[in-house]
Amino acid sequence: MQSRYNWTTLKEYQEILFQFYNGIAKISINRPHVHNAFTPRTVAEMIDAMNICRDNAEIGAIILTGEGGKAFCSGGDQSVRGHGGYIGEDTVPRLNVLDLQMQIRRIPKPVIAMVAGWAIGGGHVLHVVCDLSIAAENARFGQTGPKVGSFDGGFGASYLARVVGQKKAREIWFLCDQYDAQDALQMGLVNKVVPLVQLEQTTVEWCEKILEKSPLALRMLKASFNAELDGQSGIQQLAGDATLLYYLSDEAKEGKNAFLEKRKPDFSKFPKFP
Ligand code: S0N
Repeated sequence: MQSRYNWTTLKEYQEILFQFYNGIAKISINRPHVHNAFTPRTVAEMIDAMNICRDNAEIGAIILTGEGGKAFCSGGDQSVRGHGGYIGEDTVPRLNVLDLQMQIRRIPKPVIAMVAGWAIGGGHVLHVVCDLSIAAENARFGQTGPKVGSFDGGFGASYLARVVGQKKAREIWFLCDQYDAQDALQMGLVNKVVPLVQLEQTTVEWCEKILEKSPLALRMLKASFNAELDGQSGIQQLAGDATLLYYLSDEAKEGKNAFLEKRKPDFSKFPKFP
């Protein structure tokens, strides 16, 4: 589908597109012939693009999607599933999509799933771990694990249950049924449903609203939403952000400057807040 936006390519890859427009990065799985199923290479490329998104200060919001309008992602490519994981060019079996899930969760910028067509299996989990999901009317959601001999007991189960509730999450996994966009909206699995032709525009508009907001406030909010669920690693992320803020203060700078100037630090002028 023709885009109305002037996306520029940030980096060339083999199995994904990585584009930029007006503060927004778009990472798009480009394997429409298999409904955007991912291989270890697809995932490695997405991880690399995510790292670039993290470091690039021009990028304030990230869209995750799939090319073709018929699928967001159909999960791991079953044709390369081997003994112990998905097998790439190096012949090593791996489940590197779990690293990508962690990265989506930890990157301190909002990640929005833009879902047209199938979001199934590991592809469904990818949209679940995104901060927001916007679905086209043709979107179809579901897990297939127990049908195809796999399961994702991590975010794919536990975080899904936080999103839609325990009973619904168990139904989704135990029955492997498929749900349409309105079902998904009703169970709180997606934020909004729009006609397919409006999907990109709506997603970009949501990103633009986000980009008008304070990046530090957004960062702290994302870490705070995650901290409750992520235990020690969630606290570590939130505490790291507190350290970042502290580094910005004159109080913290006095400590560093005193060390470099080989003098005793003078913290007496800094307020002791109630
Ligand atoms: C999406 C479905 C329902 C669409 O059906 P439809 O419209 O009838 O299209 P098809 O004719 O079936 O598909 C079109 C072409 O695309 C190929 N294809 C589709 N999905 C895949 C796939 N996942 N892998 C490889 N090829 C795929 C079809 O074969 C077809 O090709 P041609 O035209 O050549 O015949 C339907 O396609 C469907 O059910 N797909 C499979 C969905 C699925 O089971 N996905 C895998 C689920 N598992 C995971 O994703 C694993 C996730 C993971 O990595 C993981 C993470 C944590 C812990 C564990 C795991 C784990 O290993 O499970």
